[in-house]
Amino acid sequence: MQEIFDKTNLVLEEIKAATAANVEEAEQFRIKYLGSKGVLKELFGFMGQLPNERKKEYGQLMNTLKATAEAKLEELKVTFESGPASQKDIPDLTAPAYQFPLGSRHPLSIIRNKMIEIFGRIGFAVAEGPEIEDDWHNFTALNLPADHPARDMQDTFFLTEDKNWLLRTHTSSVQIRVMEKQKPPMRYIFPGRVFRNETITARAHCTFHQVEGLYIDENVSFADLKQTMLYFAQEMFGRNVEVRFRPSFFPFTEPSAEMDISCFVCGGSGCPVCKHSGWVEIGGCGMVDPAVMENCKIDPKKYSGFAFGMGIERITMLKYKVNDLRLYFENDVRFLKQFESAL
Ligand code: 2NL
Repeated sequence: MQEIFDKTNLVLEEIKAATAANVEEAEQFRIKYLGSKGVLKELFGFMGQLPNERKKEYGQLMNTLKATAEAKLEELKVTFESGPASQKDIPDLTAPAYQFPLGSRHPLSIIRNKMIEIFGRIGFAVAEGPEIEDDWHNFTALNLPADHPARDMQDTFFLTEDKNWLLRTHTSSVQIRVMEKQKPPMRYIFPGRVFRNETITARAHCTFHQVEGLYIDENVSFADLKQTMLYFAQEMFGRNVEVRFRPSFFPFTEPSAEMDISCFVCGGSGCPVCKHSGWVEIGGCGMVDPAVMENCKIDPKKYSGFAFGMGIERITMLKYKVNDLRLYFENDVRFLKQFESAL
């Protein structure tokens, strides 16, 4: 008699602990315990074998058993009901994450961003403009005379026969646009792609990138230009770097100069990077020509300013010791993946 109670209690524990991995297993649970030939039916059948004084107790135990089995079946079925939250669809949250291969920033972008950041720290904002320009913004407003070689078909990509439309040869055209629209003081840098009709070699390309700069206010002097360039050179190439200015000529600046930095590789004693001269050229600069200011309706008697231009390819070549310009434009991942900066 006690055996019947023991067996029934054991089945109760079994039911409480039951699990199912899918709908089929839940159905098997139903058939096994609650089916017409199931375990519960069989246990009910033992009632007749019990003495009367224990029938009530057994009846209560069987009621508990049935209620528990029905509740369990409900629980198992709900788990597998269709819908996004069904257990089958829940991924293995302990599995390792997928690896997303990250690319690397293009070296020209790294250096351009660094230049923007360096000049940004001393108040230069970024201005951009169109790559397709007209004669006025690319040449005439910049004081480029009619016989200047840049105006020749040989050197510039013109879009039409009348030569009014062209691919900009420098980002100075953006400076003209800013000067036409705004009043001094103004302090901007102009990063961007420019185009020149050159034969492609290790040292020349028909498209390259520039950062030009412009600062116009009252009493801006060549000393401001020199100190700004020294600050840039030291932030970009190292605190021990010195700058040197050699007299030069640009139609849009007067006076004009080429900028050199002392070689940041050998410190000036001579090496392949500076071709044993101790100096490397990084760009050109000068005081904005009064005629250019007048072209943009800025009074050159009240205001003065400096401007400069640097090639991003050149700075990047120096920083990373890249020896062939063409590498920047071929998009060979074996080259590109070497620049793993997050900048
Ligand atoms: C170089 C030299 C330079 C400028 C660019 C400029 C622009 C205006 C007025 C005056 Cl609107 N100047 N730009 C001035 C001097 C040099 O670039 O070697 N670039 C790569």
